[in-house]
Amino acid sequence: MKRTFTSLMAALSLALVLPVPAFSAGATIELDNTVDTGEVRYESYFEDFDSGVMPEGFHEGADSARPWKLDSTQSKSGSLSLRSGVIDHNQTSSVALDTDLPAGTLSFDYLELTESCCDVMELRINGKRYNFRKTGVSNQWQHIEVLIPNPTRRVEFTYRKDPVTIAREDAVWIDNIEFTDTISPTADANDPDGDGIPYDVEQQYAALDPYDADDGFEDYDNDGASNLSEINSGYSPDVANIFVRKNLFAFYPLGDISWDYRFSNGYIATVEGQSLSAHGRFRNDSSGGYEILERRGDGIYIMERGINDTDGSQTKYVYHQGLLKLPRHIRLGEDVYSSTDLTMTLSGGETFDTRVDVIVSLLEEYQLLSSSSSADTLMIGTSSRALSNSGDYVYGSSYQLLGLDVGTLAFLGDAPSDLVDMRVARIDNSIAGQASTSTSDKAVSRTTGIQSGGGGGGSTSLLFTGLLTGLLIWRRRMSA
Ligand SMILES: [Ca+2]
Ligand SMILES: [Ca+2]
Ligand SMILES: [Ca+2]
Ligand SMILES: [Ca+2]
Repeated sequence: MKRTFTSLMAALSLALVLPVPAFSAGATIELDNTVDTGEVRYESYFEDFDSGVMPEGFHEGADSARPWKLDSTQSKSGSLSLRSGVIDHNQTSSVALDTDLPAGTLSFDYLELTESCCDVMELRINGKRYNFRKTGVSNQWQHIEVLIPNPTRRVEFTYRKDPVTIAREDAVWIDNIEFTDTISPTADANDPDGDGIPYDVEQQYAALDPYDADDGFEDYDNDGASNLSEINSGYSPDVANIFVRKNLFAFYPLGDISWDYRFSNGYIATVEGQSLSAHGRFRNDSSGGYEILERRGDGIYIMERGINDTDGSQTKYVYHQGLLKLPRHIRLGEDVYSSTDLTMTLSGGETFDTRVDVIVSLLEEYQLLSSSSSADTLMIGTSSRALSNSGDYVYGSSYQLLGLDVGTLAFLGDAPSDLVDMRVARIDNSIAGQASTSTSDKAVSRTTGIQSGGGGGGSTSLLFTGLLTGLLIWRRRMSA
């Protein structure tokens, strides 16, 4: 059963890192310590929970299934700390501190003994969520600092469990909560809410709040694209736009093509593509396995996939109605839904049937620029879920950057990789179930400049080189 579960995760190509915006900026923050009513009682605040009783101001938060409690099994200093309650899947345990403190810096020590992903601690200050930056590995105490712009009334810590997996102690601890009324030099003033959008960019738009990490997901101007998608794609999140539908067939050429991808450790993986004899059918092979694709009138679907396991065996996935890989048309902010039955065959011959739901979204549009050229690229997000044999959903998500006429330029997530070379022998535009108009000559002319005549290596064109240079610049800005 464990094996089935892990294999399902692989089928959903789990990748967890979200794209961050291509901005870098400096910022100056001013604290607002003015108070409209009453007086602010400022005394330096420090709580280490070592008194043995729940300190004044702490109470159980809303929607909490079990309260946080003083705990002696873990502490950063002294003998006690505050531990989240014992909760089940899909439950939360939260504790709120009602207080009356000026703007400044909140710091605390934090320990998580949980599964490596997906079960999270949320921090809300005056009701708004902050992404706090983790400073170390998850099984050690970490020191967290966040900037608070306005007088603080309420700080809430919430531990939230996702639908699956029990791991380690399934709990989080906090200790040494401290407020100061100054800006800590080590806190992140460029992005106090940790949402990836710099402070001075957030200040420019009514749609954004530099002290709310959830605002990127909202659609302030109701034009169908989230605030974050718009910022990253160069649109205003304050003003409704009309977005052009993109033809993804032009961003995902298929046929006798090979692509080389380089991982961060320098390893290069080659994907070898070929047209199959059936119209609109394609096969891509790599050291990790293979996939069989079908291009239909409305999109490109995965029909079958084999994923090599580390022990040399292979798990086979057959998607009966086809798993949507890319819809033919999509515009910024649009989500395209699809689902299929899946039969999974483990290397031992054991089979498992389930259903997979998938949502493909166009998250961002970029023009990659280099000194010699520019190229259209699209950030595509895929979220999927499948029912495991224990009746729980397994979720997966992945992100890829597509380049016009090229295909996947970069995979993001757990094992990011970038395209470093591409060889085109023959492009095949055939569509399953449609009359043969496989005009490969015409197709090749569409990519003039990229093809290098098959065989090993070969000369990549100036246009293609420019695109890869643009990719490098984009990567650098992403990590800035
Ligand atoms: Ca921000
Ligand atoms: Ca924000
Ligand atoms: Ca919008
Ligand atoms: Ca807009």
